[in-house]
Amino acid sequence: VNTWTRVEALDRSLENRTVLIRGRVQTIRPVAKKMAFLVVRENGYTVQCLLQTQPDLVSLQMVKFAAALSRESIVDIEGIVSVPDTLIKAATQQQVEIQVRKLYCVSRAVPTLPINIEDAARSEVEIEKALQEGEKLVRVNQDTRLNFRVLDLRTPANQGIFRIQSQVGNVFRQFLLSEGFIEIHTPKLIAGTSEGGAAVFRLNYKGQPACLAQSPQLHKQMSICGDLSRVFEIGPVFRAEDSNTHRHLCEFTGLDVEMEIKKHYFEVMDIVDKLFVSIFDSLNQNCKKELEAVRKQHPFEPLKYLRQTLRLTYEEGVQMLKDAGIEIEPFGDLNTEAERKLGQLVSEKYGTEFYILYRYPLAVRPFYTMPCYDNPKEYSNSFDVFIRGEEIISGAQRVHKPDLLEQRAEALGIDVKTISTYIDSFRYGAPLHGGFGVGLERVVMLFCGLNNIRKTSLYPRDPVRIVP
Ligand code: ATP
Ligand code: AMO
Repeated sequence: VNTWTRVEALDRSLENRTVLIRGRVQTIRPVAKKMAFLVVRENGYTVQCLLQTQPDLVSLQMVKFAAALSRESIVDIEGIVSVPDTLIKAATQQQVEIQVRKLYCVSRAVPTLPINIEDAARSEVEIEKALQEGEKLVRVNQDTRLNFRVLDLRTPANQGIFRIQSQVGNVFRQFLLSEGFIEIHTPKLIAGTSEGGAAVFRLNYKGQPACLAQSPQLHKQMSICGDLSRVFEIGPVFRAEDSNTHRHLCEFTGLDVEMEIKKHYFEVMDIVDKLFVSIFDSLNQNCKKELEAVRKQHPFEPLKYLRQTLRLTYEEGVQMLKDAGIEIEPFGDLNTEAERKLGQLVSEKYGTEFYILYRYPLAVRPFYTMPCYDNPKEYSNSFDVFIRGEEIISGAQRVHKPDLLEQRAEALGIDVKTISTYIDSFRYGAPLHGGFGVGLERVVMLFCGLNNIRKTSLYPRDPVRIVP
């Protein structure tokens, strides 16, 4: 045979057929001298392979060679598919076996590994059970996983997470292209801060002071002034966060959108609504196996969302919290705890864990946010979007009048000299516009009910980690 079969595709329909597979040796179990079982894994899916001495087919040396392989080595195996008498219990292990005829080691792993993949793939419940039963098992902590990320990535759950992440980006791009948006690429080395505040990495740009972009905010808006009309970007965002939380990274992937509007920033919210319903639908339809692999290690309930996304005003949200006995400052921001609590209240009352909160107090929004037309001192034309009580999106209509923009930036302590080309872009006739920014890692974390954003970042950068 010279066509390859993927381990994921091995099933009973292939019974008695000869197949060729390539995978990693997950476990090796010699039985006396004449037999050895290898569990071979490819992208999280495993299959049991049996070597048994047989005249002219499988030699004693070959069994010996197999028994001496190191875990995680990559092997090519040619063999015959057979169906075992008893059903195999593991969900990601295929329901067939391979009777090995040929075995070739493509790449050998060192004999002692810093992480055992089988241990790293177990759920907390399985770990507790195994420990109680007296099994010798090493609990793999987060730091060890991240230090040896290439090994950690091989677990079925992680194979699922990064395929799910890829699908979110894919649907984001396809959906927006189909709505007439174009993909842009804005600079990440910029002269001034794009969001204000202290969370900015400063650097020396050939003698000039510069920053790593905290968002594509300024340049995506300028692209609208350049009549690109509807734009999106998928790119890195840098934030010099100084405290360690479960949901902040120092570098994350921003999914950004900016668009002209005719009248109202609800036109932007309409895009958020349709975009995210398509993302969630697509994950549920096209990533069933991946979600199952994540759920097996990190159990979670499927996300509850409506066909038309629930929209509540900030005031209504604050009132719901008040009714539940939680006092909130009417023009302050919701803290993490209040956001979580509101998520819970909304889920109980409206049966959705995905919703938009709009008409935020102006005082808690960035300088470029348009004040409300009917109450410009207190409220703004802005919104945040939540999954399971945690923020995944911020968005707003933008100030397109240069004088007001300058005044707002100054009022919020921004050095307007560093963003003068941005402010000037609005002096040549500026379209009404709005947009939003999404944190990709947060979307995947919260859709899958995970407890830490480091699980959904391939090589996370946080206030202490910059390797691997
Ligand atoms: P955004 O930048 O859009 O606002 P975010 O989720 O980082 O996204 P923040 O406005 O920074 O939201 O913070 C919202 C709330 O989260 C804050 O009111 C605060 O309670 C909490 N929070 C933010 N940053 C931290 C942090 N570094 N440590 C602990 N809590 C934080
Ligand atoms: P904001 O600062 O809210 O808005 O960021 C947008 C979204 O990015 C995600 N996010 C983060 N993810 C991981 N680590 C972080 N440190 C982090 N900070 C933010 C969140 C958040 O909702 N320019 C505006 C967007 C806009 O109005 O278009 C902005 O950057 O999911």
